[in-house]
Amino acid sequence: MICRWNCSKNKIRAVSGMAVLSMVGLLCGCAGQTAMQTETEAADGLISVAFSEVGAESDWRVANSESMRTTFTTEKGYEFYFEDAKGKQENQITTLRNYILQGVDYIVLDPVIETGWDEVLAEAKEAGIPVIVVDRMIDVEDDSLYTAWVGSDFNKEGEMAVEWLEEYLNEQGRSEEAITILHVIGTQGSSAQLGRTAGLEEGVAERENWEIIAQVEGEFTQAKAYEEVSEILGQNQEIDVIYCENDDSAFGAIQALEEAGLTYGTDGDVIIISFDATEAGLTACMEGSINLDVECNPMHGPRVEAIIGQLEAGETPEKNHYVEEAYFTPDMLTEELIASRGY
Ligand code: GZL
Repeated sequence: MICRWNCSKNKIRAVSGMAVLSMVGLLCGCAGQTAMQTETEAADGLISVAFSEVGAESDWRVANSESMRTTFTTEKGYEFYFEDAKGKQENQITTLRNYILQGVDYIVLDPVIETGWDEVLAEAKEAGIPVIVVDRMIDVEDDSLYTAWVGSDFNKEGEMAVEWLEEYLNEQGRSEEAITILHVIGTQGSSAQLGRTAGLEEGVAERENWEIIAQVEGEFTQAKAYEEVSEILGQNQEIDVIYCENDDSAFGAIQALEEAGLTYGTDGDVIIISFDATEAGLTACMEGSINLDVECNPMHGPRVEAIIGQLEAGETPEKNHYVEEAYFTPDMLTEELIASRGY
């Protein structure tokens, strides 16, 4: 089913793509054209932008989807299509094929994992549809299969967290102490997981007194992180740091620590490191529950719109667009600053 986001009425007008294709195609006898192409072309000159989103697994993801929806509105000259893949690559590939069948003007892909895109992106290229990748990166043989990418430097995010942790421990006089780290990783194979994990593992390899005592799959969700951290705490409570690859999994780890009667954050025993810097994450950081929250900005709608603007003007956009990001500690945060950030 293909959902078209009718922004003027702010509701999804769910169009069963295949049913419409067969029904209208038969009725109008559009030789060689699909009904959806007819419908797309008849959209009063609107630029059709079709987004394949990973899912709705985290606060970050919800903000990312909203940024796209509020950018590509009918009032601004767009016909916006949106599909949530519920975290499954096969759903994204089906969605991309439907978008190609529709003959949309642009495809925007946030790839759940980095690999497995060559075939379907070759079909988009064959159809003459530019693909803009956002947030997570893809690993393809031929990088002409996508027009541009905009997102974060996830390895740098991990490095920022490691540098902060070293400084924090030094300030506590613990630079020589044996430090045990529980690593709660995100969705396996996603760029965010690969980069943040590499940042931590490289940092640990350079410091012989740091040890990762376990790596568990938090899948970027609170529920899974809670489940995995609870199981670890049942076996070992000698943990100095929990490195969570997003805010939602940090909340799951905190929930497990509280149930185990362990203290955490600025006034507790366990140091909590998180990523995303969502409103909820920064609020927890301001309150001292999270010691460090590394920013990962989801507001890619305007950045994608700028790339499409260049393409519409016949210009060639840069291939890769990295978003500038920082990190936050409790002393840096106020309610006003958090409210001003928009997600
Ligand atoms: C990062 C993004 C990740 C977030 C998670 O750019 O891909 O996916 O860090 C989200 O919160 O689920």
